[in-house]
Amino acid sequence: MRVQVAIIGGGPSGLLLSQLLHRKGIDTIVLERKTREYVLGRIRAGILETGFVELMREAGVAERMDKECFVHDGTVISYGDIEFGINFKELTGSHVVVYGQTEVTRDLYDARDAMGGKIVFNADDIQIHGADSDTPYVTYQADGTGHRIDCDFVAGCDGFHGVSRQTIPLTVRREYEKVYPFGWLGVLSETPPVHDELIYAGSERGFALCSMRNENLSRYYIQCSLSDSADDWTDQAFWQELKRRIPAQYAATLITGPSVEKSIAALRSFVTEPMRWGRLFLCGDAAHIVPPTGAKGLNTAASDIHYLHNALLQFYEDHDSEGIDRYSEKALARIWKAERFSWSTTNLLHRFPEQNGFDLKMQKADIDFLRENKEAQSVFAQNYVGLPY
Ligand code: RFL
Ligand code: PHB
Repeated sequence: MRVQVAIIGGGPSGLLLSQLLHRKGIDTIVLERKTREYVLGRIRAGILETGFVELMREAGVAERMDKECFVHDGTVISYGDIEFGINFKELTGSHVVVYGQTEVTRDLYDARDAMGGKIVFNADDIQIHGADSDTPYVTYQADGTGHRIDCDFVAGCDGFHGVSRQTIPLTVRREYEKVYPFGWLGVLSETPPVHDELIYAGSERGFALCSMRNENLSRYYIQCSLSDSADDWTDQAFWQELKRRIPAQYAATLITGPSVEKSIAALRSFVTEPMRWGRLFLCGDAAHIVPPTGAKGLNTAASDIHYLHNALLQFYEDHDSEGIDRYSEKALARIWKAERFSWSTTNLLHRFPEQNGFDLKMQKADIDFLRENKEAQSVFAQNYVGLPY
C-alpha cells in the first residue's frame, strides 16, 4: 500500500494529525499497536489550552467539546495555610477548558470513522525504513502476515515507549532528562468536584491536586512514593491523605466515593533533539515528556501537530519545504518553555526527599512572591493558558 503520510501511534497526536491532513486531501494511515478500547481506557489529561481547542475546531471535531467542556478562568493555589487564586481571565484575557483526553480521543476516532480514515489496530513489530532517504517505508505484522506501507513522510506519534524515536541513530539524537523521586497517585470518582476551579496544593505531607471531568466525575491526585503500588492504597486511605493536604474548607466539603480508576504515574521531564530525521518527524510524547503539574503534556503534543500539519500543507500545496526544514526548531522553541514551566511548578509544590530547611524557605519565598506579586501571577497565567504557537 502507498500513502502520503504514515502515522505511527493512534493516540491523540496521531489521530489529530491524520484528521487535519485528511480534511486537506492528504492521504494517511494510522498504525496503532493496541486496540481502540485500550487507548480509550487510559485516563490522562484533563486541561486543554485554547490553542488545542482551536486545532480541534480546525479538525472539525469540536462540536461535543464546545457543548460539554467547562471553561476555567482561574485556579486555586495553596501551600500549608496559604491560599490564593490566579485569575487567568483578568491577567491574560484567556482561559483553559476542562475536557478529558478520553473524550478528545473518542471524538477523533468517531471523526476518523465518519471520514473512512485508515486505522490499523494491533499492528505489531512496526519498523521504519529509509527515513533518511526520499523513499521511506514502514513494515508491520497484523493478522499473522507482514505488511508494507510506502510513503513520502513518517510521523512518529507513538508515545514515550514507541519505536519512532529509537529509529533515529544515537549519533544524531541528543536526550535531556530529569526523573523526579516521586509519583502521582490518581483517583477518578463519580462524585461532584470539590470546587469549581482546580486546586493545586503544596503541603508538609506532599502535593495534592483536585481536578474534574464533569459535574459528577472528579479527578484527584496525591504525590506518592515510587515504591507504592496503587493496590496498596485503599479508597479510604486515599481520601484521608488528600484531605490532610488541601485547605481545611475544601477538606470539610469534599464528597468522597468509591474510586472507578486508580493508578500511579511516575514524573519525568524529557526532551529529544532534533525532532526530525530526514523524512521522519517526532510528535508529542514520542519526543518529549513533562511532569503533569503544569497540565502541558497533551497541549505540547497539539503544538507539534499544529507545526507539522502546516509544514506538510506547505509542502504539498505550495511545493515549499521551509516548514518541514524548520519543524524541529519551531516545535522545540515552544517545548522548552513548557518544560521550564512544568519543572518549576513541580519544584514549587512538591516535597523532595533531599530538601533541607533552606530549600523549604526558598519554596515558601517563591509561594509568597507569587501570592503577592501580580506580575509573577501574570507570568504563571500566561504559561498555564498556553504560550502562543
Ligand atoms: P500517547 O497518548 O502515549 O499515544 C501514543 C500511542 O502510540 C501507541 N504506540 C505504538 N503504536 C504503534 N507501534 C508502536 N511501537 C507503538 N508504541 C506505542 C500507543 O499504544 C498509544 O496509543 O501519546 P500522544 O498521542 O503524543 O499524546 C500525549 C498525551 O497522551 C500526554 O502528553 C498527556 O496525557 C499528558 N498528561 C497531561 N497533558 C495535558 O496537556 N494536560 C493534563 O492535564 C495532563 N494530565 C497527563 C496528565 C499524563 C498523565 N499520565 C498518566 C502520564 C495526567 C497524567 C496522570
Ligand atoms: C487532570 O485533570 O487529570 C489534570 C489536571 C491538571 C493537571 C494534571 C492533571 O496539572
